[in-house]
Amino acid sequence: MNSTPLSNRFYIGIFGKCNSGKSSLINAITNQQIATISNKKGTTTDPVFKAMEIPKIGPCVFVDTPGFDDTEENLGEKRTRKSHEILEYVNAAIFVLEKPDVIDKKEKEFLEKIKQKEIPLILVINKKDIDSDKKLNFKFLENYIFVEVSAKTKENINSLIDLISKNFNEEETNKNMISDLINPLDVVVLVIVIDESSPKDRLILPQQQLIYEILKKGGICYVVKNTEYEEFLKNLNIKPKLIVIDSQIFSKIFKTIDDDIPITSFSILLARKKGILDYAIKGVKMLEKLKNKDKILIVESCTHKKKSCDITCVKIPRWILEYTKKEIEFEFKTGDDFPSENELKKYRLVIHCGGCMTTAKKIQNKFKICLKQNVAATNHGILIAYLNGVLEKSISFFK
Ligand SMILES: Nc1nc2c(ncn2[C@@H]2O[C@H](COP(=O)(O)OP(=O)(O)O)[C@@H](O)[C@H]2O)c(=O)[nH]1
Ligand code: SF4
Ligand SMILES: [Mg+2]
Repeated sequence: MNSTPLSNRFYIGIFGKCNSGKSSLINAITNQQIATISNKKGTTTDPVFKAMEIPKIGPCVFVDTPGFDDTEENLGEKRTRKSHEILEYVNAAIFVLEKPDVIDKKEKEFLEKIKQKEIPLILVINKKDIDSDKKLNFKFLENYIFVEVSAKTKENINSLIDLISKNFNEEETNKNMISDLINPLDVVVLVIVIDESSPKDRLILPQQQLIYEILKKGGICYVVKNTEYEEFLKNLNIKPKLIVIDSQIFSKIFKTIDDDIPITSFSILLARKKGILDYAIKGVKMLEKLKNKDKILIVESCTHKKKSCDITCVKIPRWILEYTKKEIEFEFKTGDDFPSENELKKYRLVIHCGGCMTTAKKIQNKFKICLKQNVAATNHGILIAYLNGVLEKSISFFK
């Protein structure tokens, strides 16, 4: 499981007030002493991640969080903010309560926030060993999936794992690239670029994932480099169901492929897998409405590599200036440094990278914030296809 790419793991955040037993619970679930346990408030400052395989879900990462009610001087506010930040990217949440009969304002607010974000949730009522006769007929529990456990004695921890396995389903956030659109024995041709900026000795993650999806579906996959594809296609005596190419060779390859063969790019497929394709297609049309002095935000999930920086910081701004012929201002962000809802309002368009190394949930949340603030958003692949005038053809396969 350690070789599962981080972006493909399922993140489960453990939230709750200080001392409710979050760190003890993560230890009980994963059966190891990893998170620091203490009866002193606010022991967990930075999130602790623990990977574990859960039946029906696969590789999961449990994220221990600081209590969101931390009031300790200096560190308290930072810890509270951390819990809210973690909520931005988890796929599911476990909320630990000690006394469900006295749920307070902060707990209610946090639960409300989880609900608003539509994050699947299980309530865990902890410390069953202290008061095993706790009455649990409180009205508010009717709206939740919950289980009573003791992190200390491990009572009902297996029931909790069963609930996680049954109720937290990754499919919603981790969609297909194309396996729902192809049939066994369909032929898909992948045209990839291998140059000095490619990773040493391996294909990039979206290429690996796509090959796996095609093979798993029973399809046939040809992989060819951009320097050989013309010769290869000339000699291929079956019509491919689809050709998938690297965005950087879009303009060159499109002219040489017959109109009746569907063609798309790895990053467009990635946008589909991350669940943002439709919004990104709508968002890119904002290029037509831009005026002088408008601001565009360009976001990359990784903190940085030379090649992507060249595309992000140099090529994309240049292409946009050439296309729009307007005096556009560009700003750049990397990693998890995404603007708050208020700050976002100053941008007319957000352009996100393909997000191959990040979770669908994280990207979807960024797009959701844009949607909420009425800010257009798109991704690199859609933008490049649009600027090359080939977007419609690149998405025709999905219609
Ligand atoms: N009796 C009992 N004590 C618990 C249980 N779970 C946690 N504790 C205790 O509650 C205190 C706070 O636990 P901790 O896991 O650090 O809470 P956190 O702040 O939410 O991470 C510690 O003294 C734990 O030993 C439980 O199920 N039963
Ligand atoms: S596309 Fe984004 S997530 Fe993938 S390597 Fe580049 S910066 Fe990282
Ligand atoms: Mg803790």
